[in-house]
Amino acid sequence: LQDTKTIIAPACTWTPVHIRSLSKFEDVRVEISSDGIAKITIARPAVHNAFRPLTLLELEHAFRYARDMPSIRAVILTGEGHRAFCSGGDQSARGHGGYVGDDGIPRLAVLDLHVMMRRLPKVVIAMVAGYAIGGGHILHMVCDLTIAADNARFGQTGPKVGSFDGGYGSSYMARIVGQKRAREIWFLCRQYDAKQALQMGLVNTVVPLEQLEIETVKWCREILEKSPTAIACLKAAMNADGDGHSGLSQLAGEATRLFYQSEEGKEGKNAFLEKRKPRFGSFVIEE
Ligand code: S0N
Repeated sequence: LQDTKTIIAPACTWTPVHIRSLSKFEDVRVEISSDGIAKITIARPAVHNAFRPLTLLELEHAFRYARDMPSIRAVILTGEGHRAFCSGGDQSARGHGGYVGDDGIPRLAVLDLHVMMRRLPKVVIAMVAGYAIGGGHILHMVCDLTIAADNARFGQTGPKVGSFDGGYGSSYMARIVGQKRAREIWFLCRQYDAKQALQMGLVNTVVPLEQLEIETVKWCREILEKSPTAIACLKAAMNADGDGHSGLSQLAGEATRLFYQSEEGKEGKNAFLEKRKPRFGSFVIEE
C-alpha cells in the first residue's frame, strides 16, 4: 500500500458536529456537509481503524444522530487516512467472551451496530480506502453501497484469528457474492483487491484513491435529489427479504410513518385526545 499520496481537496466542506455528546468522541469523528451528508470516520489509524468497545459506542451515537436529524439525508462511513477503512475488532480488547471496554463487560456490540445501520432509513455509503478486513469487511458489506479506492483490499480473517460472524457477515455475504464465493472468502481467508471485489459485486465502483471522496460525495448528491420516502421504503423492502420479522417490522414502520402523516391517521389521534368517537366515515381506500 502506498501511503504517500496526497488526497486532493474534497468536493465539499465538512463542518464538524459540535453537539456536546458528539464532540467528546475519542475514536470517531462526525462531520456534516451543508447539504445534508454526514461523514462518520473511525479515527484509529494506528491500528488500521480497528474498533474497540468505545468505538462501537461512539458509532452507535453517531448513527443515532444521523437517524434523528431530519437535515441529514445520506451517511458516509469511512476510516481515517487511506491505509485502512477498518481492520475489524481490536484484538487487544478481546477478552474471554467478547470485546471488553472500561466497564469490564465483554460484548459483541458490533452486531447491534449492523442492525442499526440496516434500520437507518437513509442511505449509508462505505467509502473504502485500504484494508476492509475482518469485522471491517462486514461493516462495509452492511452499508447500502460501497465506493472503493483502487488501493482497497477486502477479506475475512475469522478462521485465522479464532473468530467468526455467522450473522450478516456470512448469510448476507452469501446473498451478495453467492454461496461458493462466500465460503471461499471465509474458509481461505484470502485478500481480494478492489478490481476483484468489483467483479464479485462486493463494491459498487472503484475509483482512483485521489477521487474517492469526490466520487462518494457525488453519489450522495445524486441520492439527495431523490425522494427520501421512496428511498427509505426501498431500503426497508430490500432488508425485509433477509431480516425476517425484524425486516418486516422495519418495512411496516415506514408504512406507519406515512399513515401517521395522513388525515385518516391524524383523525384517530385527534379523536382520542378530544375524547370523542373517531369520524373515519369519509375515508376510503382508493385502488
Ligand atoms: C489489516 C492487516 C492485513 C494489515 O496488515 P499490515 O499492513 O501488515 O499492518 P499491521 O502491521 O498488521 O497493522 C498495523 C498496526 O495495526 C495493528 N492492528 C491491525 N489490525 C488490528 C486489529 N484488528 N486489532 C488490533 N490491532 C490491529 C497491528 O497490530 C499493528 O500495530 P503495531 O504497529 O503496534 O504492531 C493486518 O493488520 C491484519 O490482519 N489485522 C487483523 C485483522 C483481523 O483479524 N481483525 C479481527 C477479525 N475479527 C473481527 O473483526 C471480529 C469482529 C467482531 O467484533 C464480531 C463480529 C461478529 C460476531 C462476533 C464478533 C466479535 O465480537 O468477535
